[in-house]
Amino acid sequence: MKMILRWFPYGDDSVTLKQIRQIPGVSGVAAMLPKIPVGEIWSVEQITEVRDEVNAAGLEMEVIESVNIHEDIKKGLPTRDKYIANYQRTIKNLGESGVRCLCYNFMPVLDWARSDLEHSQPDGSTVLSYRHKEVLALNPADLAGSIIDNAHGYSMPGWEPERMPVMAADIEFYQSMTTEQYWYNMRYFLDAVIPYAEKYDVKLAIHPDDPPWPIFGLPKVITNAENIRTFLALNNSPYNGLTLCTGSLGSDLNNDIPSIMREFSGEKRIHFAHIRNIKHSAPKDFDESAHLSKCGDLDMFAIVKALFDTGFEGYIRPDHGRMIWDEKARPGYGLYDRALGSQYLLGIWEALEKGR
Ligand code: DNO
Repeated sequence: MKMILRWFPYGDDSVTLKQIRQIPGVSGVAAMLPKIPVGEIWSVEQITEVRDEVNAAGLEMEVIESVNIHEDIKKGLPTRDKYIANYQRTIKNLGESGVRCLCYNFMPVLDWARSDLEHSQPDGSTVLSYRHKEVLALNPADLAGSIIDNAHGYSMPGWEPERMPVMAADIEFYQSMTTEQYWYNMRYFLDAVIPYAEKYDVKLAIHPDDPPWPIFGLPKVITNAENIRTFLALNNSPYNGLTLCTGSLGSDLNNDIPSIMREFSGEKRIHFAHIRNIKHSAPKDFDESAHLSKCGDLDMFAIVKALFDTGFEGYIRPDHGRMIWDEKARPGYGLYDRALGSQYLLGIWEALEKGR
């Protein structure tokens, strides 16, 4: 298991590599190259420039989060083949640059959604929160606007401004697409890219839909154990795997996260784990919480134990943190609470190792 932190290059992060290097037990970062438009090839030069900066700070860059999928692939348009060829080339370039795990998502139009990026907590911290009725009351453009406007000037992954002008038309497009068609488009993509992932030794790791229920009439597929089984069976290669995000799947109270972890880690299909906790106030309303089990609804010990017991050898990152100690940072991605989370998770891991 390797503990890493998400980090954004080109000065688009309040957290420095030096700070990350000083967190005990954190060996690397999950990076992205936000300047490259979705659908374009990531060149070896662009990848190695960032990798060299990360390596020079004493950290590894074995994980990329994310190379986003062009909407034409998800829509199944004839132009998808061009974008799939670019994705294949990007996988090759990543593999040749030492990247071993590629996190991506296959959510239509939107990435994750929250109704508030600075929701106050009794202890004076702020967190990302989701209130279903508030999200439904917004039109998608307003939701996007509120996320971009509240990001303190940092880019918000999944909410890139260039996506916004076509968002309404894209949402409209999906209203007439069946979920079966969407699965088919996913399989078409996987069958084309997995051979490249195998050849260049880059494990593909799909992120669950967040939240794991439909909003704005968009299909959602990576939402529960049954659908994950369907997804993994689309292509049985071990390179067709998961980013198991406890907070995304855990938003649905019907999902038993330790059991999901145990099943898919046991099958060696989890390559990356995003571990965070959430606290519900209603079935579709939740606040992101501190990582500690008693701060949220998820049993972190049971989750980490499921990974440990199944011999997990992938990457873990403490997912979103609260904003504490007056830190000013990209919402969810401050230094302090994620550092605390990493130490807690590493502590559980050490206790499990020594308790054998
Ligand atoms: C949210 C992140 C997601 C994730 C993508 C992967 O903070 O976990 O944006 O990176 O869904 O493509």
